[in-house]
Amino acid sequence: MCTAALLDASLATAADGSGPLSADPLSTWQTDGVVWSLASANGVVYVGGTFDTVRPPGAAPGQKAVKRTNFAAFDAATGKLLPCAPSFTGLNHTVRAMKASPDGRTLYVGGSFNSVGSTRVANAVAIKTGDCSLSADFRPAVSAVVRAIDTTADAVYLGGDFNRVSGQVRSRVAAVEPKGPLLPFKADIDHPVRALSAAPSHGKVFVGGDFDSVNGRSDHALVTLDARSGATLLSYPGWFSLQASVKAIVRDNSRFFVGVEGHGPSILEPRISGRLTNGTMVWKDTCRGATQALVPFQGVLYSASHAHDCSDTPGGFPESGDRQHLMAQSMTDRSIFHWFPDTNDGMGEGVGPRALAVEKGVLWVGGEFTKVNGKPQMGLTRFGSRDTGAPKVPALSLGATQPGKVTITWRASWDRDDAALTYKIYRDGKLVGRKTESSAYWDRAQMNYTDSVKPGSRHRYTIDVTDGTNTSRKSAALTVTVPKAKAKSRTAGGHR
Ligand SMILES: [Ca+2]
Repeated sequence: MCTAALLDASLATAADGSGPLSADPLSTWQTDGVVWSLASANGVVYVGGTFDTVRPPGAAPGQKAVKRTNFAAFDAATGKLLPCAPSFTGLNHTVRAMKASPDGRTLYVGGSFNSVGSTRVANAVAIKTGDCSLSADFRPAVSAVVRAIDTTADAVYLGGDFNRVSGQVRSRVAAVEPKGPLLPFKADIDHPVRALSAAPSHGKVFVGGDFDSVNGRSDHALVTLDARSGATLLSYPGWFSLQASVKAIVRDNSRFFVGVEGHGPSILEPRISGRLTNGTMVWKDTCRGATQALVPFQGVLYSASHAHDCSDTPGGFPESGDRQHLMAQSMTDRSIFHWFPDTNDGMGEGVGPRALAVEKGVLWVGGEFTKVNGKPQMGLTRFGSRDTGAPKVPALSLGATQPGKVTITWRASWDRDDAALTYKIYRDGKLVGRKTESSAYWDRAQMNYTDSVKPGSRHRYTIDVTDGTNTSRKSAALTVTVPKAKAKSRTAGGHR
């Protein structure tokens, strides 16, 4: 649930199209390995992946390490580490998928592991969120890694690489009762399932992955199955390149949203939105850079990717050699909002963020990054509603002088979550001018200001810049001697 203050902030910022969240990271614990999955319930964020320890905000690798074997839990709002710490071990020992039940009482966990603590299990378990104990009921024997989980009141859907569950044939997808017994839901899928989204009020489950064939028909990367039987209900011919996989599926009450990863050069890796009722496409963006995770929050679709070349999508950026790892766009019309926090590629495969979750109005991001907004931060980060970062102050230079006039110039700064910035120009410490300009990291205009002063006088100019909330320090001073009335006009070198 969101507090009234958060809702107010979101309404205020929705008007300028920037979405409800700040791009300035909150202080967050770190992992010593890759975070593959995030889930949340009751104000707690659960973190799953391939790691041995966690460490507090600001600690360097190896410092202040606290043992956590592939699983950790945190207070979503404060970021505090919680004691809930079952260890997931054996086989390749990794947690790859987590999802809480709709009532928040149970957390389902999947991956590649054969023990939780001292209990023998097989790649999927349930943890009671109330006391962090392992549920004795839910113990499906899954024959290989679980990569995706979604839950309804009646079923827990599992997707992955497996071909048997609890002794029965189940090819890459299965449904299990919350209390444990395998459900009759059955579909024959030929390659791994990597994303699931159940829409119980529509009687559907949306299934994404690497596959080419579903229930004996040619269906690539995405299919919609009957939630009870597993029969194919909807297909998506022409939606995806044959070199593309679906890595993420989320939904709201009327639409679903998928995130695509391409395997090869020149493959579009967009987000696509379709209607839950009939599977028709609503929009598709044009970005490249594989999408790993999606989360909807207050009308904004947040994505984890390494997006580049989004130039044909409204609000998007051109190819610049830069990879943008976190992005926000309109769920209604795909337009990209001015919200550009960023991670580096980091460890592992080097794709940056891999998992997203929102709880208590805070966006949690997990993955294989080792930096966030250029500063060391490994495996986890999070974003709230408070804007705390000031834009970087520009450097002033002299554009031109003429008798009684001085033109100073600077290159526009940019801010990670505000497009329009206001520059204030000071002559000898006194505010003399103000200019507002929109900018982004790929679009920074050369700006100028012309001041009228007494011929022959000498002045010190400084500038600062504000996003409306945070103001930079003042720039270094530019000292200018203004030509006398009879002097010829001249221009400073290097600017024309
Ligand atoms: Ca800002």
